[in-house]
Amino acid sequence: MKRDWDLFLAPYEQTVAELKVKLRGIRKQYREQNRHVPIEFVTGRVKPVESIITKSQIRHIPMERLEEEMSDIAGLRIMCQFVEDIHQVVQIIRNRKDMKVLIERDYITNKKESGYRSYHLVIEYPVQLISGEKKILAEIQIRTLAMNFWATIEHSLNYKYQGAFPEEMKDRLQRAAEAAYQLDEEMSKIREEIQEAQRLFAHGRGKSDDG
Ligand code: 0O2
Repeated sequence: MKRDWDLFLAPYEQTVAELKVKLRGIRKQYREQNRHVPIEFVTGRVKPVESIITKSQIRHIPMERLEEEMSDIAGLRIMCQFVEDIHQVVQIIRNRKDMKVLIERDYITNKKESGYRSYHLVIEYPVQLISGEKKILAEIQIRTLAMNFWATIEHSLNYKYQGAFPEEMKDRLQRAAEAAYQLDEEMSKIREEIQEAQRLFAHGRGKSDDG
């Protein structure tokens, strides 16, 4: 079957554009209310056609089943400062009426063999087209800045080694992943102290703490 890719990808382009605005909107609202902002920044992309074809061949997904079986054609990434922020962001998304969470994959508690850590949500998003409403699957990856640093480096190295890392490189990447995890843990401890200090400060001035 010959596919008109521009036509097929148009609702995905719209989904990514809308979700970027909505997720960035969450960040903006927290900032405006002077509350701790759980989102550092948001990125999004539509999977390139070449990657869609390659993945469909590896996963044996027939072209006519892409909409139902390839959940990351629309992909969003949310970067957070602290691991605690990730859980807050997940909860915010679970509570939204315009995004339906279908799948949750916790690669923070259960890191991947490579050392990869991140929290993945597959959501169903109703995009409004001139032909009517269409439900689009989108994958949201939520991670700390440290997890993102590691994943970005590992992803680019993958291009060089095509996934077949030499043992030494594999070990180094796993150690780097652990170092990134330690960094997140240290930062979490500092975060608690900062929040405690803020609570004491607010109490001393007779103000209530809104988070
Ligand atoms: P790209 O180039 O990022 O788009 P799925 O692949 O979603 O159908 P699966 O395997 O259960 O099903 O998905 P998973 O593992 O939840 O998510 C896959 C995506 O997570 C990858 O997309 C990467 O973005 C990221 N990811 C997973 N494991 C690793 C890893 O070890 N290293 C890095 N750097 N990223 C990882 P793609 O399609 O592989 O690639």
